Amino acid sequence: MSLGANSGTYLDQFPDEAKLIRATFYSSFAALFVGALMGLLQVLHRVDILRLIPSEDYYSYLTLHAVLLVLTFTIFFLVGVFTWGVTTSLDRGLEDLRYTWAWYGLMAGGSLLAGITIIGGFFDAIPLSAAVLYTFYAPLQAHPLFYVGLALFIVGSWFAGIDWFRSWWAWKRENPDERIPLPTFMALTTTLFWIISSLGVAISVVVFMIPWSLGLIDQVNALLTRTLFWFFGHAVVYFWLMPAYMLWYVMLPKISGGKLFSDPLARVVFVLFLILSTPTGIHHQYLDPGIAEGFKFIVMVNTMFLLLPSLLTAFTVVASMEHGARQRGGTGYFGWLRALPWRNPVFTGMALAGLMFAAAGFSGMINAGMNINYLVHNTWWVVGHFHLTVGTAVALTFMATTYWFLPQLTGKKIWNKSLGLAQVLLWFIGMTFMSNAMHRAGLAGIPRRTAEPQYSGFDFQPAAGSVAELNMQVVIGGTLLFISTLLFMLIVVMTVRGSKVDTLPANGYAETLSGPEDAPLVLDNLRLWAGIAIALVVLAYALPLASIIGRHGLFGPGGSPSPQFIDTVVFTGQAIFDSLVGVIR
Ligand code: HAS
Ligand code: CU
Repeated sequence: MSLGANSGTYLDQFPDEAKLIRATFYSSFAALFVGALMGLLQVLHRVDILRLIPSEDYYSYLTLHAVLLVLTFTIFFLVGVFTWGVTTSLDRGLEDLRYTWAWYGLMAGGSLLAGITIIGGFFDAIPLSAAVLYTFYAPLQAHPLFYVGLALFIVGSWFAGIDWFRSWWAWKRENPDERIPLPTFMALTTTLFWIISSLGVAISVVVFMIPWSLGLIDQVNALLTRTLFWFFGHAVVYFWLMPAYMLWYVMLPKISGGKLFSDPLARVVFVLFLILSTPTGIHHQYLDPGIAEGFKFIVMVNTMFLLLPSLLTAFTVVASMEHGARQRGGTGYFGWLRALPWRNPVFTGMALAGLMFAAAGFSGMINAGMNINYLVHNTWWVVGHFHLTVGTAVALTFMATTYWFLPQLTGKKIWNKSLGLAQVLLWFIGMTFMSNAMHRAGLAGIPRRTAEPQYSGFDFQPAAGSVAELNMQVVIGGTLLFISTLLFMLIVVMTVRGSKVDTLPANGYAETLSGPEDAPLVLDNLRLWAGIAIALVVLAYALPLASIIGRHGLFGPGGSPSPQFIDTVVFTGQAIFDSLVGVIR
């Protein structure tokens, strides 16, 4: 099923929607550029090579870097990608473009508001500041406008999700017996867990952070705001990842010259993400003393289950690439790899993003182990981990597929494809240096989130090399990444400035070897999966939240410094132990 094929580019098919997606992409790229610039300033500062910013402002720069990259860049891009996926696969335009532009307006207004508030922190004369990092929980406090901006942005993204649902509902009325087309299925399942999980952060912002920053309440329960943040904070990583996965499933096989190995398996993967993304958030809080170990253990088990859909993805996507390579004449156990279109930046960027994600999966597994997490938590290791995941698996996939999307959206040819290839390779090389060194530095105990990590008087002993060597790798990597971003921006600008051509490939996506007819019907039952997702969230969160609120109240004073034990878990454990002892005797 290669819908939309032979009917021209996306621009020919859906000129109004193309305009909207261009707007979301350009907003995304603007954020990428400023965010990347902040990244360069930070690496240079942290390793003490060039200090253009005072250390007191480091958190403001770090907040700008992170908010612009992980929220603005990614989410603006992905709402565009999902809009493309839904309209292309349903073969119909959006229901009401005024509504569509309204959610774009909310998102754009919200991110501008949040961005301006953060930038206000650089200037003494401006009474705005938000040096609270992108994990904006208490006790750090920002100006109220920061939270208002974020709330608008998130509500805008919910409305975008509802827009895709509206398209699907309208399509379903006309096609009652058809299976949900795969890209639409992916957009809808992602929307569901996004709305469920971001309710946590919405409550935190509206009920606690805004009243607190306005001075309406004196204090908040810091642990409660942290827990509500991480309720959303793990699921958000899959909000970034799912559009990249969608592109690996529906575009990579096509670009490789083949078909998607299995549509049913892809549906299973997205259902697993829908039900498991949220009840895992506490794995970011293994070291929070105010949450009982038993709850953390349950969350660790959920997290380990959550590896499954990514392992399935690795299998399906690589199998599809192999199918493509063999269609192109590739042979042998590994020889087929040579037959892949390595000169095409769209392919190479996505394949390298996938390769790096395999490494990211390993560091994720290490993070997820409760006991090993104690070693790496709050060190540079974690920063290495997420520059491989969101910073490469997601960002590099988005940049690489821009070289496919931009012609579809503008009717213009990519200005310089060879430079595009250099750009994605440079990202891969830069990230190899930077993220590998960050992981190693973290193991040596070097902390994250500090402008002054020199700690003179201490002797760090990394397994190999020295701290100076690690720092140098980070700077080399960070600089290459910045150059890669500049090249990307250059290619985008030059392409957009070019003139239209009529030799572009038609819009469409990969056909499947095993199609939706092989998938059990129950997979398309979104109500059922949403219900299970909510039930699992209640199971994972009801007791921890009750315990946090029960001990310290809704409004503080916050977590206790001593480890907590949960009576029910202790009692249940004791009961099981006693009965086992009874059986043995
Ligand atoms: Fe994570 C911390 C656990 C995935 C992002 N993570 C973070 C933070 C961020 C982040 C931003 O359990 C820091 C938050 C903060 O500021 O404090 N993470 C995991 C686990 C996974 C995982 C188990 N993370 C992600 C993704 C992210 C992301 C995806 C963004 C997009 N992470 C953690 C934990 C922490 C954490 C703890 C807390 C650490 C702490 O102490 O603070 C898993 O989902 C990973 C599963 C992945 C795999 C890999 C499968 C491989 C594939 C590649 C296929 C290959 C292809 C190419 C296509 C099992 C799919 C082939 C190419 C050829 C040429 C053949
Ligand atoms: Cu997580």
